[in-house]
Amino acid sequence: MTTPTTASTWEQLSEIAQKHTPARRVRRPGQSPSTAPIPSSLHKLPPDTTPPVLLYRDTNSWCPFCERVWFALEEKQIPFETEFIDLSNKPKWYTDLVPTTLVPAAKIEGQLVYESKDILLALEARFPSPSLLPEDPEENAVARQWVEDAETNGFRNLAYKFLRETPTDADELANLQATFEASLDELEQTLGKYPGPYFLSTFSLVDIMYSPHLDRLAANLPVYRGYQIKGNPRFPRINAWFAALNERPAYHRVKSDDTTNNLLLRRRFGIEPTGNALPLNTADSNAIQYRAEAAERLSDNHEVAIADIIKNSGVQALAVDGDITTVKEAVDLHLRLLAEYLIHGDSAPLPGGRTGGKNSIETTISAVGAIALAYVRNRVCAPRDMSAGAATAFRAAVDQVLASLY
Ligand SMILES: N[C@@H](CCC(=O)N[C@@H](CS)C(=O)NCC(=O)O)C(=O)O
Repeated sequence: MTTPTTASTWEQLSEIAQKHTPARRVRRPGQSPSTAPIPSSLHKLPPDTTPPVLLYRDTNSWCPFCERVWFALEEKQIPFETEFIDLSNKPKWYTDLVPTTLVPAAKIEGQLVYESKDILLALEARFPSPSLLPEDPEENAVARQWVEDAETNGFRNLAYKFLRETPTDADELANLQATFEASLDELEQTLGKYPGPYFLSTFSLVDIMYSPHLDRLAANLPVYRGYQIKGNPRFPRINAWFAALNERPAYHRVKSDDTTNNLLLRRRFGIEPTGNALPLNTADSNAIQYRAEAAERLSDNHEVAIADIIKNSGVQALAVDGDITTVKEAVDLHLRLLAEYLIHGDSAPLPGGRTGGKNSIETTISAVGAIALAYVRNRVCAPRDMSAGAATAFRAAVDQVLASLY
């Protein structure tokens, strides 16, 4: 099998992919290869109208506190604009504007609010329907208290201590684990106080306060501490809560995927995994809407993706006599083959590499393809580049295409 030298054009790929997915994003200039999701409620605004909310959030969509606000905006179907703040180089106008200098912050009809909890409460006050706080006054008071508690009960600190501290002996680690488990037991108890899977009798701000953090922990702890929350019989209510969240479309728009969360912890915080940081949850990877979304994002963003690969993956080292043309073409070809595979599955042409007898240009093309594919597999980031479901499908497809190479 040799690598096909032709695949569909990007225009053809984009057209077919778009037929199978409604997901659209916009490219963010200068922040390659990232994209920005279009709020699902933007169409509700008459053309040329400024949305009532402006959200300031992190460029990479990694921040769990920003995710809380985004989750509420999507649940409440509030049209909003986003301004992305580069946290490694915050603009002066932002640090002048926001006293804490942190993200998220928001302007709600021109009025600045910061701190995720306060933004959530301000959105609730200004856009009461659909409500994310219970109507019943007594339950409403409990809800407000639990929103406060989520910030002050120390759950997050205990969790991150267990995850990130590097204890010198096993006893210390066991203690960190026991303290964290006790705090999960408390959440388990709290979840049992009202009927149904959520903290209160309906989905509410309390669920939103916890979800980005519990999601990250459920992804990170198995890989970094060998500890499972999901599937752990000690926490049936927390598991039922995850299952209920999973039914909410807004959650799927804003959440990140496990691999993104696991790679991030290593890259950003330098923590070494004890297990495989790249396991794939393949449950969703065959769903056509996710595969098509991944192909659509790749097609739409291919120019910046290719530039990023050329600059950062190491393929430049394979330039022939200082000429990068072949390398660029090989990257482009393999990404198109990937998009093709996402759309057509096993009936798509795959790059080949198993037979010997390649000439040196063919060998270079395969080598560039392998490097480029390996790079994008770990470079893709949800929800920054595509939804979590699409990113999972994307990685699974890369694995298949890579497996055909050598
Ligand atoms: N209590 C704040 C926490 C926000 C926060 O810690 N944001 C982080 C990003 S996850 C940040 O802005 N970091 C930038 C910095 O520390 O300079 C909230 O709930 O909004």
